[in-house]
Amino acid sequence: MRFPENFLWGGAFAANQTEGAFDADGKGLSTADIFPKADRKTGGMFYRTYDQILEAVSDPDSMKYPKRRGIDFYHHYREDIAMFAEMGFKALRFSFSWPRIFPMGDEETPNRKGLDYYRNVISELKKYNITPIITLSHFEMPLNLSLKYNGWADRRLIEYFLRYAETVIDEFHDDIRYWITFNEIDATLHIPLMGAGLIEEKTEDIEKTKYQAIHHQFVASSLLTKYVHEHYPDLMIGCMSTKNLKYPATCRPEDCMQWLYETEADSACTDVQVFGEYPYVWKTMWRKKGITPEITEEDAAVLKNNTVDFVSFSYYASLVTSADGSKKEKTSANLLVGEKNPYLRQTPWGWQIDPVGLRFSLNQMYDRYKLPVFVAENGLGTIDVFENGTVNDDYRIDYLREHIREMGKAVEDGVPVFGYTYWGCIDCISASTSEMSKRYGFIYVDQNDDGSGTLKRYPKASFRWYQKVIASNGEDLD
Ligand code: BGP
Repeated sequence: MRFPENFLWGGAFAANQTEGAFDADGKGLSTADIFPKADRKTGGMFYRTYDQILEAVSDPDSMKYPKRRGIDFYHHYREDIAMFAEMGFKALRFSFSWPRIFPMGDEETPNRKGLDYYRNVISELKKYNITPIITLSHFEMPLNLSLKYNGWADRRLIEYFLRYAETVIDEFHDDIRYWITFNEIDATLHIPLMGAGLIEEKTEDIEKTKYQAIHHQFVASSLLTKYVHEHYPDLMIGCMSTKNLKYPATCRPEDCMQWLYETEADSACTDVQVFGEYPYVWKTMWRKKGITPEITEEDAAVLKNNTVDFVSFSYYASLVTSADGSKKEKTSANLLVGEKNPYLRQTPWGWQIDPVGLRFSLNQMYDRYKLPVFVAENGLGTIDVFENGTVNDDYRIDYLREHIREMGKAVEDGVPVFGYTYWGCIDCISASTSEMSKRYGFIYVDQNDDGSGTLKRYPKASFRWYQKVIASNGEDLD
């Protein structure tokens, strides 16, 4: 299999899971800064009560809220980027922290020190010719927008997001070509606080409100696409969702019908940003549930006339579905819970490892959208044992080898994949549990779940392996 000559091999992480420095240089509190650590037994922690949020706001303890310290990328970025360059990264997908630029979210002028920080990071990447791929909102927003407006429930968030996004694109358009608006925009439907700043206790009908919130996000994404296409036509702006790949439990028609329905529903977020309109499965579901989002004629025109230039997705695992799955044994895959697949192994967090699923997903995405496709996240989060100054993560090499091999088959199938940014290229704070011990990285970070540790960085065995993969443009997977 031959990957395109300019294939963007690299890594990915998020500001809220790595930067730390939660209150440095004028940054405002983010919705990520209020989550204490959970663990794989309790599962992901995505919900906070209003009182728990206020308690976090009044608590300066960064050790209790792991995303406030991340892995201190804020002060380690030169060292970390040098290690990415040593691996040969062509691209780095990361996010800007919205509250680092607009601390309260609704102020008129940006925080200059926040812009200066990202100017320094971009300059460091340019030194090594690493292409930045920026996500504008990755599971965080100024906490003030959540407390004061209930996040994206309020249409004014469109204006505030555009002010932030246009500010950073005006500032960095010469150095950043690839932009993604929202990380896993579908998260608003599954984890509305992390995805859209919705405080469920302050929300009259969360089911209806989350569809109104995601509609506001779609409109904001389309208006930004319009702005970019009109002002900076050589930039590429894309959308990103979780690829919730499922298989029908059996060939029984009822199971396959359930699979088809769920697959159509899970494609809706990318459908809206590529086709510029809501799919019939959502309209039918809204009608049956009495959900009537306020969609003005102007909104509909904005969505229709400003669609994305590329599609991207996160892929970690797959699930099974069936017509009567209620009694089936369940497991999780990123943000979803579904039925177990007897043919697949699981990580300690129950995510089912399915390399063929990446080929399946890439074909599905290109078959449906006929746009360039980018794998924004794929990775193995598991327990690593640090000894003798490294981690012998052969299991991570195996995971990568199998997934890259299947991605290569998708290239041979004719899918125009243009990049792969391995998630968690450096150990960071888990999105769902705020643990450090769920490690993804090619680089081990000496920090424990409780925040203790030296923060020193150490290459794992996978560091050298991935270096070889990139040097051979995906040919040498041994
Ligand atoms: C995705 C997020 C990432 C990342 C990944 C792994 O949903 O886009 O932020 O964290 O999941 O999830 P976790 O960190 O919970 O293992």
